[in-house]
This record gives sequence, C-alpha cells and structure tokens, in this order.
Amino acid sequence: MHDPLQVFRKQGFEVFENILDKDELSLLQTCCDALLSEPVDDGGQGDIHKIGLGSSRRFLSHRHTDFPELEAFLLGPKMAKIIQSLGIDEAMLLNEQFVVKGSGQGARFAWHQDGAYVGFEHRPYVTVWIALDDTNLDNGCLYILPRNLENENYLEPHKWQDDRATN
Ligand SMILES: O=C(O)CCC(=O)C(=O)O
Repeated sequence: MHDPLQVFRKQGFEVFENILDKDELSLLQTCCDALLSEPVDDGGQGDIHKIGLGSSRRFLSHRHTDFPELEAFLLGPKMAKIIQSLGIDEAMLLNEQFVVKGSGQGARFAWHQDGAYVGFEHRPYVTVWIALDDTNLDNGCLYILPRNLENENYLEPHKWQDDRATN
C-alpha cells in the first residue's frame, strides 16, 4: 500500500493528487484573484533577491489575516491532515504566498531551495505547494530535483541561480 510518510521520508516530497475538493480550490482561486486585482508594488526588477517581476511574476504573500476563509483553510483540518500524514503532529504557519506567472511572458523562476529565501537560521520546514491552474510540461509546472534521502541525507549548500539561466 502507498504510504505517504514512507515516500516523504525517502525522497523529501510527496504528491497528493486531488486532495482538495472543489470548494477549497475555489476559495483559494477567489483569494488569489482578489490579491491579483491589487496594484503591483514590487518594483518589477526581478533580480534573484527581488522575486517579483511586475505583472509577469507576482508573489502575493502574508495576507491570510485579510482573508478569514483563507486563514481558516490554512489552519484547518485539511492542511492538518496533509501535514500529519507526513509525520508532523504539530505545525505552525511560517509563510503563505500565491505565486502567479503571466502567460507567455517567460517569467520562469530559477532552481532554488525555498529555505534560502527565509533569510535567517531556521529549523527545517515543510512547503505545501498547490496548483490553482492545471499545469503541465508545456505551461510551466513545478519541477523538483529527485533525491534519495536514504543515501544522501544532508542539505546541499544553496547556490543562487539567475532566472535567465533556467531552462
Ligand atoms: O512557482 C515557482 O516557480 C516556485 C515557487 C516557490 O518556490 C514557492 O512558492 O516556494
């Protein structure tokens, strides 16, 4: 039988297909649309430490307290179920963000470790990545570098990579 905990411990990630219901997905899409309708205020420089790229790549972060239903979802039973199935009994929210890339604008995002963006020493944490649009190889899905943690159970030093160098 497929055991999410075993898979997560072995490879460092797990895929939960169709785990959100229509209402949960719709709630996230609605919040994202509301945030997208706000003016772009990131400066649009897009260098490696300035992750927003104007309207072609937006990072809409730390806004769950403005959206009570979003907050209830993030701190609610579905997220708890996902996190607990990965062997984590108690969790707290470190960050939440919507990442939105404009279509046909080449707003790729370079290979990185999310932890490198935290900016201070921190304990390991789990990222839950949810696709709000259907994604595939052609329209820019997320890639994860596979790793066998049974043989390579250490953190590789992070290397900053320019977005333009990404395939
Ligand atoms: O959407 C991407 O290209 C990467 C997003 C990401 O790394 C994140 O949300 O933590």
